Amino acid sequence: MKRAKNTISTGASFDLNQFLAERTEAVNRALNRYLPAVQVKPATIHKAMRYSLFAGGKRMRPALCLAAAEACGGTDEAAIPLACAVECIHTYSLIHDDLPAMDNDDYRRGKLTSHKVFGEGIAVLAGDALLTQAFEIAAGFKPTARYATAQIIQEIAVAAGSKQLIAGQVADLEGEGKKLNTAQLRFIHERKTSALLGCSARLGGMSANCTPAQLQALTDFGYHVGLAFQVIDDILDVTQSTEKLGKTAGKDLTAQKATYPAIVGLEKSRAIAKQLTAKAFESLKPFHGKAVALAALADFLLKRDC
Ligand code: GRG
Repeated sequence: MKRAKNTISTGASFDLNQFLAERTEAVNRALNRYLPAVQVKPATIHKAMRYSLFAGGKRMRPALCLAAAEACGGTDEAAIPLACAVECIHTYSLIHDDLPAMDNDDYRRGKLTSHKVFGEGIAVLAGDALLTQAFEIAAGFKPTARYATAQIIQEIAVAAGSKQLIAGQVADLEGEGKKLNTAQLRFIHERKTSALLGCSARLGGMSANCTPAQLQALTDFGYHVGLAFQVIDDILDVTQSTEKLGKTAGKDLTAQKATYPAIVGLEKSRAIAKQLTAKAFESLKPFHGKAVALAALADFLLKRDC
């Protein structure tokens, strides 16, 4: 995907390409260290965990985590373990979401899905193993003056749990084939997408010992960016090809899922994504121009084409 050097709402010129390339490399190096090597027995599970984790995801949640840490004056060193933990949770959710019992998808991140390569049993276990790996990584968090390790673990557990990420998936499954209104759709998007994106930003702030006011700003930012991200995802599902997306395009329509384009149309969906991104920008005001990476990411996520 082409990314431009962009001038963001703060007026500062920020090279997002460079930011993403450097942070993705650092996160990949750390993930490679955290995950058991493929030779570790049983080799199949470690191969499967690595197969999905290194399949070429955009690493947006780690990027949000690291950008939030920077906005709060923190370091990549302190934030990277948490960035890795959220990427493990995210990848687990994608593996399980693709299973025949859920969305039954053959492609993800431009490659065959885990169950297609390793079989359903190993795919379920690879997801489980990535979920638990996330907590093992987070347990190594060095507490700051404001945030204990237990708080970090709770933050992740709540975002990934039955009232957030899993609640979104349940509502999504139960909503298939039903005519949902925008409030019901927003309930799904808040949990399925916004919860983990928001958690990523909050964790970055917490790794930097952020103030309560900064944490609130990151919460608001993550919430709006997360919703915008999902509205854009719904739009791309109907406007882009399978090749471009690296996953089956048009799937929402086939599965009779409620989406913003299906309920309000494409044009209004684009306007909603813009409004949500504008609210995300507004949330960054307390950072007084120091959240350039977060602002650039929000802008990039609005304009992405895959
Ligand atoms: C708990 C099984 C389970 C599922 C939770 C996350 C999720 C719900 C389902 C995955 C499918 C989906 C459409 C989720 C919404 C969030 C989203 C758009 C995920 C895709 O994120 P990207 O585009 O993916 O950042 P990459 O592959 O780039 O990391």
